[in-house]
Amino acid sequence: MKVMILGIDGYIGWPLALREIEKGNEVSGIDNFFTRRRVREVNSDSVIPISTMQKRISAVREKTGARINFYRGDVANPSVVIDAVKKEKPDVVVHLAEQRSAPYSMIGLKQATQTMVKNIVSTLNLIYAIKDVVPHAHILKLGTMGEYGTPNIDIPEGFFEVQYNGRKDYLPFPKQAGSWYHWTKVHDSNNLMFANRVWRLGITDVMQGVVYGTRTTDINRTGLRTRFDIDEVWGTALNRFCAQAVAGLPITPYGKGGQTRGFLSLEDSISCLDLSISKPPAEGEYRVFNQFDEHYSVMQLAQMVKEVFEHDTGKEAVIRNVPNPRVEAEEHYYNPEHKKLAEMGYRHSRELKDEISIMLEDLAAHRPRIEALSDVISPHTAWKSSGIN
Ligand code: USQ
Repeated sequence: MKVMILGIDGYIGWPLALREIEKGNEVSGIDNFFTRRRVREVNSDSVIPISTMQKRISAVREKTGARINFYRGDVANPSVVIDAVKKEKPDVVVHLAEQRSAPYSMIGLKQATQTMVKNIVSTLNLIYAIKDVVPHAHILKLGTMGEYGTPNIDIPEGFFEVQYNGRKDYLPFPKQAGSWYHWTKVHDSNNLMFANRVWRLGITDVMQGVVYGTRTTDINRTGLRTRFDIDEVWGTALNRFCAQAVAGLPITPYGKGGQTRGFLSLEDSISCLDLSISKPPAEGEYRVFNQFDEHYSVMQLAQMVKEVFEHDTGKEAVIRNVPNPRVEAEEHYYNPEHKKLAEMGYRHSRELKDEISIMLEDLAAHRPRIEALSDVISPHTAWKSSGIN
């Protein structure tokens, strides 16, 4: 199978490429190194050192014999996507190339606009490239569980039955995103649903939870690491908590810490995406998967990191609830469904505590790099102060 990965240089894109190579698929990818540049813009860096794309590709060739066809370019530029799709004629395009940080999108108008335009336009470019060049190819698009927000009722996988004034219909579940970034994913989902309705494109829209971890089986086998961000803009909750514990900094649940989200390990994220690749949607199908293993409050995760760190090292870790820079519910109901991937054969492979232990060990090897970032770890991007810059 020919697998094209938009965002192949990223946290998920790179290990997905390694997995697809291992599966014997032909892999191509596009990236413009946006994340590398924007992370530097906030004076941060991946805590785990990663090499250039050129070196990554040579290393893959050396270790596996596989060739990755790489295209450097911005997927918000239509010709970049269209030309690559024309050349590669992929069976599936995995779209991971959007601006992925909620805090980045909330810095101010400039970042909000950039996130809105680039994310939505890139998906539109992909829709048209698929429709006109390879109409039977599968679009596997990374959305987010954050599209749903935290409603006071159960969350279905994409659609639910509604009864209103005596009539029934099966409709998309209402979305209540919590940042400009998360709203771009809602808009993408609407656009993908429309493209499916008009042109019958085969689409998987993945509502993914927060991903954590430093390793996958393919990273272990090849030694080719993926990036790992821990600053307040580009790092995510559990990854940040592990880095904070390792550097002797307080672990920072925002506000009361009752915010509950779906989480899954990097290994499981890659396995779910791989499963969607190998079992594509039916002709003309638009399907939605809620992709996470378990839901936890950020306070539960902070306590788990503290417990594992203290058990593994014999040193103390401190939890400090800090004022919440975001506008979000800090105590709420949360019960999203996630059955479809399990029905397709997905099995959760990693225990959270074991994964935390591995992360802590991996990060301990880079403690000086974490300490060098201590100024950009504590939160300062506040939703309420987002302005015209
Ligand atoms: N949080 C803390 N302390 C921290 C960092 C975050 O309490 O030090 C809290 C936030 O307030 C939030 C929750 O943890 O309630 C999740 O925040 P996050 O930064 O881990 O993740 P989020 O901004 O939601 O975004 C991340 C990825 C995004 C993906 C999303 C999945 O950056 O690309 O779409 O997770 S989800 O959260 O399900 O929407």
